[in-house]
Amino acid sequence: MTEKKGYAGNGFVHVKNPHLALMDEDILYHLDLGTKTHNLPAMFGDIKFVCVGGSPNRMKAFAQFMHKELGFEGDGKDVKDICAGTDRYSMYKVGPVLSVSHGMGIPSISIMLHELIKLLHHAKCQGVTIIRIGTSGGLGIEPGSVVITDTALDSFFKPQFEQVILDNVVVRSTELDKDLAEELLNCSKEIHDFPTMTGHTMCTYDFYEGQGRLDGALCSFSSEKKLEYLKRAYNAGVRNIEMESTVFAAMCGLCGLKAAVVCVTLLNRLEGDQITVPHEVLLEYQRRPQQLISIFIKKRLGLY
Ligand code: R2B
Ligand code: URA
Repeated sequence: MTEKKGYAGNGFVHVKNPHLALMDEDILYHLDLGTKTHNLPAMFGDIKFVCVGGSPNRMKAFAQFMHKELGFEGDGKDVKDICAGTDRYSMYKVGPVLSVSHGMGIPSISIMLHELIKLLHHAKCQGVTIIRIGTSGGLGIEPGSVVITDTALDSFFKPQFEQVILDNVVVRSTELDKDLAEELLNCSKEIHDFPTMTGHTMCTYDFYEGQGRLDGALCSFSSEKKLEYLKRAYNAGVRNIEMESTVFAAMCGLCGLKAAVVCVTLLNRLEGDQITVPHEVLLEYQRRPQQLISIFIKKRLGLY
């Protein structure tokens, strides 16, 4: 069974759960927020851009960067973690921009997205664009390149996400917003310091065996088998590998959110498995998707 995508005719965020309307209160447990304890429309109603990424520190740095880029007063160093009451996820708000961490892997981002999407719905946000800014392993491209995902694929190179619901498997589309990806690619033309391209992104359930690494605690395949798989992925159009894009695309699509995935590549997986770039270089790589998104947001706000 394949589910239909949500449509956002009125720009509101759709929740597709009839039970929610019957609930007196909704506690967003992992975000430490709730409909009775917080005035969500007042706190979040003006949000237009949501950026999510794995690491809490990186998402704080992104919020501080956006504070500066949007020309807000002060240095932004004291930006407050809205989810400080929980250590599961971090969340920062800078004007119309919300920056949220999601941890590593499909289960972690999925929990965060359920609660974030409900948060945007309860807050009556309209016309929200959501972008995952992350890290990834590159396939046949120069480390440090930025990949804008055109299609998120599973480990079998299929553009789908399989959600187990009770004891059924529900297949969801992982289509992303094509116009948004093109708009982001256009913004990348303003940046000359690193290559940016569109390509397919493969999403796996694991960093080691699931991504064909030879350096995990477990490995039962040869170097030849690994390369044969990765080259097949390359020939199917895969340019980078990460661990969240399929469920992100599926959930955002169903709830009517325009979504994009922009990841920097930390290494070329056809050349190795270990991430050997020095710490400072890694930090600089991780700022690349942020730079691109900042141009995109400023252009949308008429500030660029
Ligand atoms: C990219 O980097 C993380 C693994 O190191 C994972 O969250 C991902 O998708
Ligand atoms: N994140 C991944 O999921 N894989 C990599 O190789 C690097 C970062």
